[in-house]
Amino acid sequence: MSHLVVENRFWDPEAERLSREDLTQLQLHRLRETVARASRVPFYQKLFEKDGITPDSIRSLDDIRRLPFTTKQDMRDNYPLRLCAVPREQLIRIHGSSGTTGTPTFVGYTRNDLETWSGLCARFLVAGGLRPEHVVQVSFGYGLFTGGFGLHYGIERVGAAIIPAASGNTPRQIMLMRDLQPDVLIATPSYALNIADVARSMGMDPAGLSLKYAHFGGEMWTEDMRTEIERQLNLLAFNNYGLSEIIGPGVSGECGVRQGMHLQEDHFLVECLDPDTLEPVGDYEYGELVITTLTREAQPMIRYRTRDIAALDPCPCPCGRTGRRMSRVIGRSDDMLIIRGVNVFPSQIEEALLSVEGTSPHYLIEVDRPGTLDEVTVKVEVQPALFSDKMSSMQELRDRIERKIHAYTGIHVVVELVAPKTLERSTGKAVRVVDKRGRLG
Ligand code: DLL
Repeated sequence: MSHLVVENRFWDPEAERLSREDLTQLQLHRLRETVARASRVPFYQKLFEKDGITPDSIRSLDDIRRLPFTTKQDMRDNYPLRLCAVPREQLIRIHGSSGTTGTPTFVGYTRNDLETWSGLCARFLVAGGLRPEHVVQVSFGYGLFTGGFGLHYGIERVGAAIIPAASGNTPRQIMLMRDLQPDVLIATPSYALNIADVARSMGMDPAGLSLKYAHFGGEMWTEDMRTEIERQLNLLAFNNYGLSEIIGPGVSGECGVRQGMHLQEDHFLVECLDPDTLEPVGDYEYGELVITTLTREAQPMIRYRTRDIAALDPCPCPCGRTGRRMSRVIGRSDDMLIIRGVNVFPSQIEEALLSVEGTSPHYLIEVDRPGTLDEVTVKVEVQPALFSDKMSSMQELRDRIERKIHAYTGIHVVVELVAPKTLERSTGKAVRVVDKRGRLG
């Protein structure tokens, strides 16, 4: 754990500390505005007409439950920008999902949307220690992905100096760090580990770099992964969450307390539902996050089914922010592996293997069904010092990991220990699962 702490400061103290009562009033007012804006989108117009939904018919926040859901498929059906509620000339930016799983989806922004977005990013960055005097290296892709530009404008708002390194060319990232001495790193958590690895291979100690803070998001990671990154890079790491369909980064982020990410509830109405029944789950229970935008102009979203599984914590936070906190995302309902009938999230496997000494946070889960039964192989890189060791101790390590994974998940997997640096490294979102079931050949 790093010795650094964060002084509790606010970017927008009034908005971030709204009383529940004022927040509810504001959310209700903004929800009506959102319904009015969405009524201009033919897709929503049709659904609203069918159910008699008008802005005035929204009497309380509970009426959210009368509104229809929006799914990724609805976005695909309305490709490329038919969910936009404003004329084309009012759009000033278009971002999109990478489209690695099917048709890409696009999201439009008006000038006000971009203003809102940078303000929301500024909030979580300041909550996590960003100050105007800092130098920040942004190692997110700048492109259709919302990570690079979203954070960039947030940092600019705060007034810190940006090194827009973008992702990739890792030796150059390290050269920039050595020469420009950034205080803050912005990246995916898996890329941060990659940077640490490459620094070591260049003969540098990653813990000796100038970094003090990091803001990580864009992919699932665990608490053990945080400890590992903080140890390797000697910094304090903060989690932030968002998705392009809603706005990008800025939906929620951690404060100095680092026990959950404060949702920016004046801009988003967040429900946590059982993904099967679509009924609300209780506080602190895991469910699917379903998000309605409250201020988006270009592309208002009504009850977007994120597929992200997390829990909500309404308990007041010592930092004074009143936005409820969301837990880490433990997985996506569509990433959940069903292995011989048992539900397993990749994050459970990550937790299990990182709790065993001698493993590294580089792993790949392969699922196959060679006959009639599912088989899971977890490839894990071993720490360099251990890899050269005796065969018997490797076997012992492998057995220990297999037992730990069984204890955490209830399934038996085959662990394959591989040499350091043999698994592919990502510069953006890491690929953790390869599911070969149902593939031909
Ligand atoms: O990843 C937006 C983002 C960029 C957030 C940079 C934070 C930092 P998409 O590419 O649309 O947008 O992917 C969104 O990534 O539904 C989650 O499954 C996952 N995700 C994002 N942040 C986190 C996080 C951006 N902190 C999808 N923890 C979301 C776990 C995350 N998963």
